[in-house]
Amino acid sequence: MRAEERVTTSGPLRVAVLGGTEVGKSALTVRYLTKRYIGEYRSDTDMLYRCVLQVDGAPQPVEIMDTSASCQAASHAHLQWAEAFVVVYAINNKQSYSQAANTLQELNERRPSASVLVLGNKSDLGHLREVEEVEARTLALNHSARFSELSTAESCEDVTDTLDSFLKEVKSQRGVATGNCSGNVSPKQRKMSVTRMLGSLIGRHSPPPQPITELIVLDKEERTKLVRSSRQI
Ligand SMILES: Nc1nc2c(ncn2[C@@H]2O[C@H](COP(=O)(O)OP(=O)(O)OP(=O)(O)O)[C@@H](O)[C@H]2O)c(=O)[nH]1
Ligand SMILES: [Mg+2]
Repeated sequence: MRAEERVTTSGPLRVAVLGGTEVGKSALTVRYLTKRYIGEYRSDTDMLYRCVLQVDGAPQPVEIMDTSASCQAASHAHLQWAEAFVVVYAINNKQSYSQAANTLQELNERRPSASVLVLGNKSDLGHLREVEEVEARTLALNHSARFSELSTAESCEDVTDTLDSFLKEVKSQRGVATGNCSGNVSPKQRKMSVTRMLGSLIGRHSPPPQPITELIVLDKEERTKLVRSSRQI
C-alpha cells in the first residue's frame, strides 16, 4: 500500500465519481440519491453530497463527490480524498472511454487498494455505440475493478442495484462498521439544501426531490482544503 493510501475504518464512506465531460456523472449521482432523472445539471464545480444511506441493511454515513470534468486539473485531490471511485464513461463516446482507461491507470498507480467501479453509461444509445461492452469489461477486470453498463436515463433500478452493491463492497472492505456522519470538512464550504439546489437546476414546476442530508458546492480552493483536512483523520 502506498504512503498516500490511508486505511479508513470509521467515518463516512467517501466515493468520488470521476469521468470525462458529459458522460452523466451528475445524472447518475442524482438518480441514485433521489431516484429522479434530470436532463441538465450544473457542471462547473464539484458537488459533495453527504447523506446516510442503507448499506448492507444498516444506516451508513456516505459522502459522494460528483466531480466536474472542467476541474480535472485538480483530480489528484479527488484521488486522495476518496476511498472508492466510480469511473464513468459514455458508451457512445470513445474519447470518454480512453479517459476512463487513463483514470484507471492512475488509480492503479496511486490508489491500488481502492475499490473501483467502471461504469459505462448511456446504454440506451446503443445505436450510437463506440465502445464494446466486452472491451470495457475486460479493461475493468484487468484493473480488478467492478464493471457495469447501464442507462441512467432509462433505469433507476439498475443505478440503484449497481451502486448499492458497490457501496456494500466498499463497506465490507473496511471490515468494521463506521462512525459518525460529521466528517472533516473545512469551515468555508458553502452549504445549501438539496431541495433548493436541485430546484434551481430543474425549474420551479418540478416536484421537490427526496430529502438528502446535505449538499456542499466546492470551488477549487475549497476542494484543496477538503483534501488537506481529510488527510488529518
Ligand atoms: N441518453 C442518455 N443521456 C444521458 C444519460 N445520462 C446522462 N445523460 C445526459 O448527458 C448529458 C450530460 O449529463 P451530466 O450528468 O451533466 O454529465 P456530467 O458527466 O456530470 O457532465 P460534466 O459535469 O459537464 O462533466 C445531459 O444532457 C444528460 O441528460 C443516459 O443514461 N442516457
Ligand atoms: Mg456534472
